[in-house]
Amino acid sequence: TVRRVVCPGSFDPVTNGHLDVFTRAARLFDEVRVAVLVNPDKRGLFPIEERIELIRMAVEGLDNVVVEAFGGLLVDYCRQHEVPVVLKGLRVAADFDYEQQMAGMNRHLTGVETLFLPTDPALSHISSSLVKVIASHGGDVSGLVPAHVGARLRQRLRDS
Ligand code: COD
Repeated sequence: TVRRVVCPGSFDPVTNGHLDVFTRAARLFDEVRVAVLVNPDKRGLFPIEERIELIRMAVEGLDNVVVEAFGGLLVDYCRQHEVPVVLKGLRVAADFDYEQQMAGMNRHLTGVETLFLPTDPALSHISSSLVKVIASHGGDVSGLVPAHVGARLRQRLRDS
């Protein structure tokens, strides 16, 4: 059987913290599906197609990673793609409280399990929202996101 896992998120935009989780997951599972949530209530900075493009560029060397959009409930995505496990990176205690509740709800809904991967301590301060704040004030985001994401952030913030 193929051991499949999903890494869901908003990825607006993808960061070095997310990429560390994808890379480690790619060594542990046969197939990693990075699922980018389409949330009609939250527009975000980057359109979904661009978020996907930025992730694809970052995972180019990982040939067992698939990147795609999903809408609706994560459990329905898992059922559709026959994915039994959700993988989440945990940064700080606050992540755990939030993730624990979602993990319980998802398991209640369909039995899908959630696994947590402790973040590399060197990357635990990184979040998409802080990266956007820093970039919007002209701060340096190198080391926080891949170079092509940094360039796209500068471009988008210049154009808006
Ligand atoms: N290091 C390691 N991991 C990190 C880091 C970091 N520096 N930063 C983020 N992560 C991980 C976290 O595990 C996080 O869960 C994941 O990356 C994605 O992060 P974000 O911020 O891009 O995404 P979120 O938190 O907005 O994603 C939330 C989901 C889309 C997963 C969630 O809302 C969802 O499943 N929605 C679908 C609708 C649904 O099913 N809802 C009911 C749930 S019970």
